[in-house]
Amino acid sequence: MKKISLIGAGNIGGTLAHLIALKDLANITLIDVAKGIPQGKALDISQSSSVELFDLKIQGSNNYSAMKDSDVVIITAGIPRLPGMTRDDLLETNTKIISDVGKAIKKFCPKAFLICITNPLDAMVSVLQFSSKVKPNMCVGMAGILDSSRMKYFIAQELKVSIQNIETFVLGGHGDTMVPMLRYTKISGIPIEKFIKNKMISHSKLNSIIKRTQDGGGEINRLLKKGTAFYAPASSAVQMAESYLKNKKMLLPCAAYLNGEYGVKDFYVGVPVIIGKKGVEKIIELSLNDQERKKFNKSIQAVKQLTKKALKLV
Ligand code: A3D
Repeated sequence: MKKISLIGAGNIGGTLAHLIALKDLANITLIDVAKGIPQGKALDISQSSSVELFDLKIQGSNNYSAMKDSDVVIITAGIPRLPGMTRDDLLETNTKIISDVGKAIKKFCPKAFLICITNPLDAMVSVLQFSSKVKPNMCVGMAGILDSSRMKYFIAQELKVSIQNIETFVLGGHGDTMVPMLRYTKISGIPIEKFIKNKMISHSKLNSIIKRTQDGGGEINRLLKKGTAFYAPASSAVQMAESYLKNKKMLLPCAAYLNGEYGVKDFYVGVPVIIGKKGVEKIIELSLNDQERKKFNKSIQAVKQLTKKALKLV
């Protein structure tokens, strides 16, 4: 059985553990600084195993050493946004936490595949790679799957078709500057333009869907008041872990380290990648039209600024 360590046993960490257990994917180690929380969640989920019929082992710990020899580490440690806060407001506190987590990964499981969820995502995934010293292709950020999934849901609701028929994705940073790619949006292989022509959806409706996608986290944050989205973020990260562990080679939008692709060097940015047993095995480069390029560049500038600020702190 493979081993997944979850650093942070809060809302997303607990949900990740539950999903991984239901999928019988790997043994789970939950780690958190809060005493009792990882142990309590591990015990609670373990006690569902006779009903859900999984055999994997789940343990909770307050020590980073418990992540020893993990195959995958998913990091949610940090503070989430409160209503009115931006993701960027979390920078200082979460940089310190992610830097500590990275150093522990270097010590206890330097060969693991790392998935960062902690915000501000694009900056934190850089801090994680920098402090853990894992190869850049073994460290990714989860955001694009979630943002794309939100957009797919809104389109499916509007068109009244199964969400399974919707294909779309989001490029760029995880934040207000993310770039939803309407030009690559298809419904069962049929370009969205056909649905606009047939008056099944209007341009203005699509624009409001894009805005709602960009504000996807904020909308949930305002509803929950305390805490942010956690079910969909956890599902998205599990898909990445599964593609790695099972060598599925899924093409997924993730924050990946770019080495010249898309005209970006040495930064993590959300782009489509193939995840298999070697981590990020390929970055898929798309040609962008002028408008997309402009939005993408704006997003890159925001990511670069924040990443530089974070790396200066470590
Ligand atoms: P929350 O429920 O507060 O859980 C975070 C956990 O981290 C808490 O249990 C803390 O005790 C724990 N923690 C703090 N410091 C440490 C440390 N040094 N070592 C180990 N554990 C620690 O938050 P959450 O689970 O809802 O969210 C976690 C993070 O994910 C936040 O930064 C969110 O902003 C972020 N998030 C990102 C997305 C993306 O799409 C990228 C979506 C939703 C949330």
